[in-house]
Order: sequence, then C-alpha cells, then structure tokens
Amino acid sequence: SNLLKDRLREIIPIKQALLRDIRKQYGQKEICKVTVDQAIGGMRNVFGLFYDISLLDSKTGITFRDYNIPEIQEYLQKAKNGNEPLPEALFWLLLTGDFPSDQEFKFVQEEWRRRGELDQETIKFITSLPKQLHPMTMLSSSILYLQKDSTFQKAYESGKASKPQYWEYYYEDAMDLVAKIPRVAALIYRHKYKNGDLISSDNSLDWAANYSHMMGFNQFDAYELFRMYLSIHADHEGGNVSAHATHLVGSALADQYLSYSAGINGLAGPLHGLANQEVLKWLIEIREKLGDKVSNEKIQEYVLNTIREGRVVPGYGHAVLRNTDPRYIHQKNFAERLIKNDPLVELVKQCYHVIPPVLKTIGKIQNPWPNVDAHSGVLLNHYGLKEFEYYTVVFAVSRALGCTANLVWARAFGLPIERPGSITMRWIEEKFGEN
Ligand code: FAM
Repeated sequence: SNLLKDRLREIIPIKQALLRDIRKQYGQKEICKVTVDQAIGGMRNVFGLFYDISLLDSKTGITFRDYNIPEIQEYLQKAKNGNEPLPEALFWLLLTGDFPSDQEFKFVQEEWRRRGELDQETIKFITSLPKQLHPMTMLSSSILYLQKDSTFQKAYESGKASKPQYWEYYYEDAMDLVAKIPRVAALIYRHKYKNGDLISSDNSLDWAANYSHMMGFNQFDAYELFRMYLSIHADHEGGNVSAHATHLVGSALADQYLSYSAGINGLAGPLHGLANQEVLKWLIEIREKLGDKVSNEKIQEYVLNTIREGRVVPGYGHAVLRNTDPRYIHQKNFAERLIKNDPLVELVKQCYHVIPPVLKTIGKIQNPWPNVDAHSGVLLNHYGLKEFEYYTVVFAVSRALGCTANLVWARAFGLPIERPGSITMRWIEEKFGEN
C-alpha cells in the first residue's frame, strides 16, 4: 500500500472542510491594509498569500507545520549515531503535519530509492550541458528536461485528470522530482568539476547521505552536514522568491517540474539563495586581502568598504527576520560540535560578533543579523566542497522539499490561478491627488 498517499487521502477532505469553514467564518475579515509604499516596496508585510506548510516569525524564525528547528532536530528520525534530522522524515511532516512513525519514514525512504534513478537520455542531457554554464542554470535546465516524465502534464493533456484528482498527480511528480534531484545535482557537480567522473548511487544510504556520496564526500560528518543542510533549507513560508515563484507558476496548473524550475531561477539571484556563494567569495577575499589573523577593526573597515562600493554584505540582513536566523544558530552549533581549527569557520564566528554592530550604524538596514547563508558555505567548504559557485544547488535540492509539498496542497485545496492587481504612477496620482 502507499502509506503517504493513503494518509493524504484521509487528511485532505478534513483539511478541505476546515478551509471551507475558515472561509465561511472569516472570509470577509481584513488581514492588513496596503499602502502605496508597500506596493512599490516589494510588498513587505502584505499578507496576501495562503501557504499552509510553514510559517516565518520575524523574531523566532521558521516553523515547519508549527515545529521549530530545535524541535525537528529532536523529534524527527536521525541516522544511526547521527544527530541531524533526516529529510525523508521532514517531507512527511511537511505533507501531513505529523511526525512519521519509523514505518512511515522507511516508506518515504524506499519510495525515493525506487524513484531516484535517472534514465540514460537524462544522464546524456545533463552530461552534455556546456560546462561554462552556472550550475544553477544547469540544474534549472535539467529539471525542465525531466518535465517529459510529468504524470500531471500527461494526464491533463489526455483529458484524464479531473480537478479533485489533480493533487494525486502533483504528489506523484513531487515524489519523482524529490527522489531524482540529488542525482541530477550530483551529476552536474561531477560533470562540471570532476571531468565527468560519475559516482553511482548507494541505496543503502539515506537520501541526504547518498547525495553526499554521489558528490564524492564519504565521511560520516559530511553525511551529517548534508542531512542537516537539506533539512533546514527545506522551506521558509510562502513569500520568499523561490517558494512564491513555484507557487505562482503552479497556480497556472504548470506541473511540478515547470514550477520548481521557475523557483530555482529565483533562488539563483544574489539577493536570495546565491548569497551563500557570495558569502564564501567575500570571506576568502577578506583573507586574501587582510591575511589569516584579521583584527575586528579591519573587518569593520572591510564591511564599510563593501557598502561604500555599493555592494551588500552577503549573509546579513533579511526581508522578514529581525533577529539572528535560527538556521544560522543551528549551523553554528553544528560547527562547534564537529569542526575544530578551520580558519574560515573561525572567521564566520568572528564576523558574528563584529558585523551586526557595524550594520546597525548604517541606519537603513532593517536587520543587522546573519541569515542562513552566512554560515552554510564554510561548512560545505570544510568537508571538501570547494566550488562555491555550486553552493546554491545544494540549497535548491533542499528547497524542492517545501516547494513541491506546497504544490500538492495547493492542488488539494483547489486554489485558483494567482492574479493580483498592479497599479501605475498615474493611477496613484488620480486616486489620491487633490483634483
Ligand atoms: N548589506 C548592505 N546593505 C544592506 C544589507 C546588507 N547585508 N541588507 C540590507 N541592506 C540595505 C538594502 O540594500 C537597502 O538599501 P537601499 O535602500 O539603498 O536599497 C536597505 O538596506 C534596506 O533594506 P532592508 O529593508 O533592510 O532589506 P530588504 O528587505 O530590502 O532586503 C535582503 C533583504 C536579504 C535582500 C538584504 O538584506 C540583502 O541584500 N542581504 C544580503 C544578501 C543576502 O544575504 N541574501 C540572503 C537572504 C537569505 F536569507 C536568503 O534568501 N537565502
């Protein structure tokens, strides 16, 4: 039997009824006012999206189905002798709202193993991509290529799919996409950086460790890093660029592949997921220019220079968070537990003390604290993943969990095509002007 789909079949009618009740009871309530400034200013604090699987609080950070990062670390399945949550378990939580039993966890793991292999044409497509492409461009193109296997697209085209069943096809596509994405990502890595010397999967490993293995990193601690990394980046509510782009494109009934490829393209922007590559570049630059033992004053000066040059300090600031990102803290704890004497890790720690006070003096920066990307690069670098251009691909492997899980629910709820209104300067003047 299909444990996860069966569970969804049980929950979906209950949640659909709940949503109907909520609309009946609160449908006409006002959530917030929208000012002209907000419309022009990237819609900060405009609550206009419905996204049920995770929620971001500006002070306490992300919760996945109401559980924060320390809670998922405590309650989700871990590897033998491991400390980090396993993404298979997180995916079950995101989709169902419950922690999986061991049997349910194993079900997801087995399904992903079964669905994870790539066919020869796909391997050929990926290993024929021009090597000068950015790895995120390669990933997005490869996900688009996989669209040939979309069960939703086929069912829709043949006229077989009816609206109440859409979610089932989105579920199938989510499971396939998530199962395959580590292999796709590892192939891209080996093709671009290791002369196409490919490593086949090891299905005795869990999903995250297998990804690490196919990249070529086989220490237990590297496995733990991938388990942790792929869990904590999985989702960040609905309004961030990658989740929102996926949700928006999916609302036109584009399948999971078309939708998530769009999300990946947004994640590839330097103000979003690409920041993790930018952070490592920036840290290495500091060491090259200022040497190994940099004083706090020199870092302060360097930060001010970066800003003076019109650049952003990567890894710091956030559109919603107003505190240190708990995903940063989680990675800091990981490093403190497992990594000794890595100068770049030490530099990240030093920056945490030095940079926020400097950013506070700038005034306009709403959040001087580090975000998730301030820490992730040095951890990947520590275990041998030196090609920082690739870092956002690891982020994208993780974000597939949240983005595809949300689309299953978007179809289960029968959410309509997204179509907010837009305004012009003339419209604003005519509406609010004196005459
Ligand atoms: N360094 C320099 N300037 C910064 C800054 C930073 N780290 N963070 C914000 N600012 C500037 C910002 O550019 C803006 O300047 P202008 O008014 O001159 O355009 C001003 O401060 C106000 O911005 P804000 O309201 O504090 O932030 P936004 O909500 O507009 O933007 C971020 C949020 C994340 C895009 C911004 O903080 C940033 O560019 N940070 C560096 C890049 C980064 O780390 N991104 C990753 C975010 C991450 F969590 C993720 O998505 N993966």
